[in-house]
Amino acid sequence: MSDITIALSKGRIFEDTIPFLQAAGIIPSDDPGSSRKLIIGTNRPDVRLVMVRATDVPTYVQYGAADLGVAGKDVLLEHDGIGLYQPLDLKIARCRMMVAVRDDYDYASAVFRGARLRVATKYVKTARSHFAAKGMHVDLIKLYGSMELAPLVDLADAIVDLVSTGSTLKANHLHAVEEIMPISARLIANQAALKLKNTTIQPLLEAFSAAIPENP
Ligand code: PRT
Ligand code: MG
Repeated sequence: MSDITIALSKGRIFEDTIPFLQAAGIIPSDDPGSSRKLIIGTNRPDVRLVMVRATDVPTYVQYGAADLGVAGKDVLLEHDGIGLYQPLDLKIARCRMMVAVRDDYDYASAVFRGARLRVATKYVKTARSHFAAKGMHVDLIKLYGSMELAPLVDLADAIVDLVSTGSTLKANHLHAVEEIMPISARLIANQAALKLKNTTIQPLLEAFSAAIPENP
């Protein structure tokens, strides 16, 4: 039996991953929402959890500091995932990657005129390939959060961000003009661990797979 480390991030990824852990007979010993521990044990002596920033999950798994991890497709698209294997779409933490503008901004006519748009986003790679595929020239402005503010203070004409309920856009007088892609969280695995720790990891993958919601 090999020891397994699973990288998770606090918040919705952790909450939504609990049922999968449960299906695999894994119960965390602490709640990362209230505990300050970065390494959380479980009822299984061979399984521990490490709590990292959402954008750092692929890095821990890629270098083998964690054997498995759960990360949003948005995060994985921005990461250069050498040595990463993506065996399962867990269909959790779902949302959509969208292009959004101010309610008073005429996106269609700007696109029609061939205007060079300023686009603010945390998702530079995803945005670049989306606009390139449309043959649009854009100036990308990298931000680390609160993209919704950028069009309001004329930092950008448009943003590329995740939308789930749409209430953040609405509260800031913005609206979505294009959907880039649906997003959900994926189980990721370190390729070497998958081979070397196969007897422990395989049953986990099977339990996770069986717990994927059918009509999320
Ligand atoms: O918050 P922190 O800076 O620590 O990190 P993070 O934002 O990367 O982590 P977290 O926990 O907020 O998100 C983890 C993952 O959840 C993301 O990588 C996505 O795959 C997924 N996810 C699902 C979302 C959302 N839904 C979502 N709505 N991540 C972020 N949002 C944000 C969005 O950026 C926008 O600001 O929520 C706001 C919009 O929500 P609505 O409901 O108002 O539309
Ligand atoms: Mg967040």
